[in-house]
Amino acid sequence: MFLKTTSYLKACVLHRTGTFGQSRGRKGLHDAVLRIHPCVQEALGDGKPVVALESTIVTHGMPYPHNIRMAREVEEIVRRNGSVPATVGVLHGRVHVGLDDTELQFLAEAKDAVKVSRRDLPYVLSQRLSGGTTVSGTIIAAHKAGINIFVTGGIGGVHRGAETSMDVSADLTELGRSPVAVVSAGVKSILDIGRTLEYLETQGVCVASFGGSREFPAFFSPNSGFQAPFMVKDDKEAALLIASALELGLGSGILIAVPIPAEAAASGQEVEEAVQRALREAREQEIRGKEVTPFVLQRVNELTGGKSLEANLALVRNNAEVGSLIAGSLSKLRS
Ligand code: PSU
Ligand code: MN
Repeated sequence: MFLKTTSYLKACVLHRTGTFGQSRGRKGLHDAVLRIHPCVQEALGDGKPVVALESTIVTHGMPYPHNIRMAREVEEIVRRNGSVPATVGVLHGRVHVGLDDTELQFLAEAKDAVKVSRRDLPYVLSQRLSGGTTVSGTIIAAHKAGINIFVTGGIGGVHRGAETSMDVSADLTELGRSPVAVVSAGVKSILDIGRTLEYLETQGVCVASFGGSREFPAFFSPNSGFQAPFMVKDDKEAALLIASALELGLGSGILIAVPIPAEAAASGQEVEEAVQRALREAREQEIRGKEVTPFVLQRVNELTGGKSLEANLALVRNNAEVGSLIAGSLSKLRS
């Protein structure tokens, strides 16, 4: 399928100068496997704030058409807050940083989209497949493009029972080795939150809760029963944290954990019960590996009659607001 470029592309004027030119030497080589949208490239060259967004949440995290609506809305929130959105995804064997609307629609509707994490990239590229990038896949692409901030709903973590299954999300190791700050609503209670925090420490990931409470949020709920090691009160403090890591050339990532807004957390308890049931079903049906997270998300949505999806949408929107404000403050600090 040939993908037309749309208004998003036309809306920006191309300047091929600027600091981003430093990667031009490798451009030919990169171009075949990594395509940075001209709008994103221009913004980076001009030092404007850019926010990366993942696409597994589109291909595997939410049903159609909620997924495409959410993706568009989140991009709009980022723009409204003065940043340039760069949704990452894989189209026909090429990693894209920044998708136009036609490309986003294609991924949202694609029945055979692959969930693409680090280990999947060689195969998906060589077979010219398409897919949504997970947090780990998106961090890789964002870093290669020179983007420091990435907004999502929730990241993967250490699964319950990981001491025997060894199911630990590649998101955690990726955060450990890339200087990208991920803004998320913490990790779901389907995961072992205590062990997830331990593992993030091992990987050298600086974790900070956002907004005034040290409590590490648990996606649908602002409370997990665990404290984050640090807290930043607003976007300016978060930007300082990120700038410090970048200045030192630390090379590892940062996790900014933003609690779900209070209004949306109201249904948290009901959702939590559905989560427990979905987990039990996953065990009974012997769902394993990369299928676990999408299975649980879909079951929880069915069991709560869509309430979990509503809560999910609310927290993603909120994260997009927070993330783009942080990106704005960071670009001011570094200019
Ligand atoms: N958590 C959610 N929604 C999601 C995901 C996690 O609430 O869509 C996706 C993200 O893309 C994350 C991935 O990176 O699932 C983690 O999958 P796994 O547990 O297989 O590593
Ligand atoms: Mn896994």
